[in-house]
Amino acid sequence: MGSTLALIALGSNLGDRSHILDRAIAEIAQSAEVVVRGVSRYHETPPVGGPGGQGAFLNAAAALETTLDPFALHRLLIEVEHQAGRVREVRWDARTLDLDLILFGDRIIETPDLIVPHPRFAVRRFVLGPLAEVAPDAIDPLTRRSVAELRDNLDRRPGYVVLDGASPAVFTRVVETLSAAGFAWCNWLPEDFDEDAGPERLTGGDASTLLRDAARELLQERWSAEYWGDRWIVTDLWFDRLVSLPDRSTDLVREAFLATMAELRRSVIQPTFVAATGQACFFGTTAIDPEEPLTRWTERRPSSYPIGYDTPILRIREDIPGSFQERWREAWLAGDMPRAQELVQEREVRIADEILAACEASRAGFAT
Ligand code: PH2
Ligand code: MG
Ligand code: MG
Repeated sequence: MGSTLALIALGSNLGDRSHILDRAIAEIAQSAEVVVRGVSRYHETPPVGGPGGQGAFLNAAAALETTLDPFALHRLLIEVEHQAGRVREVRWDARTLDLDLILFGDRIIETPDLIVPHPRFAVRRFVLGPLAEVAPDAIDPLTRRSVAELRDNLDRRPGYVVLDGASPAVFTRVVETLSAAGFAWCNWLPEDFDEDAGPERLTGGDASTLLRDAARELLQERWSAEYWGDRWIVTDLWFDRLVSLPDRSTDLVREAFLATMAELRRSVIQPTFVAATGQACFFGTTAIDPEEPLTRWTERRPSSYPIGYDTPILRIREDIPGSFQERWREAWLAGDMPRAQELVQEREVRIADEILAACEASRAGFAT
């Protein structure tokens, strides 16, 4: 039977952390179906997200060669977490041992119990730093970038996060908390755009004006690392997303559009990551629906548009633990609209906090 390269991340911030990590690796190596190919150094990193007052983490990564299938390997990891006394109650709470399956060959898996590639690994410095020590050339099948490239992506400055589908409240909260350079782009479509028009609804003139307007906002000279340093740029504007605009135009318009795009793309900045919230959109349409399974989305990846799919996408699902939806339903059934309104706000805070945690995680462990 063939074996697969599987990459895992390890974390501990309770108890004798380095001893716990040593033990975990020894336990995994005990399995007859797993060979441990490499283990990174142990990095001390500040805790990101979750309840306050947690101690610092010790984070590491390991490269495994295994004949197990990904689900059996995942069960083994959970078993080893249990042996280390891991209890799961609050999301992102302090833990003796966290073992995450990051990549399993080039497999893309989305089941209720297991998502591979790990849904947040591409925005986490404390995962990509150690991972790049053991498998810098391993390829993420979603972005098709290597682990080392994804790590370097997080180290680029200024950081730039795209909010796709976020409400104005989420946008404001993220910009204010980060003291970011925030701007909303209102030019998604020409003013006289007619949704019901036929296939020629977007003319060549509209298209290239749109691209040039967008490119002007995102010019590299305008967003130099020297000037902006560690500050974040937060906006709904993502140059690559414009690639889907002429979807229903004539071939001629689309061809000219893609040629202009390829040329202008060289002069614009690219996002560190895109946060897709799948809510009713701010000023446009969402390219990726967070409710859609990962696998279907990658099948849908348009091969004629190779642009935009190398960007890490943080898909923020509606059912963020804490069971917002259950409580929404209760409030709705009770006819309690003021409470429902509060829940909308609570949900927006949750979405913003998820985005803010990702921004923080993209830098945590930077110095180690
Ligand atoms: N894991 C989390 C949440 N926050 N922060 C650090 N520094 N290291 C982690 O491994 C970590 C975290 C969820 O698993
Ligand atoms: Mg984890
Ligand atoms: Mg975990």
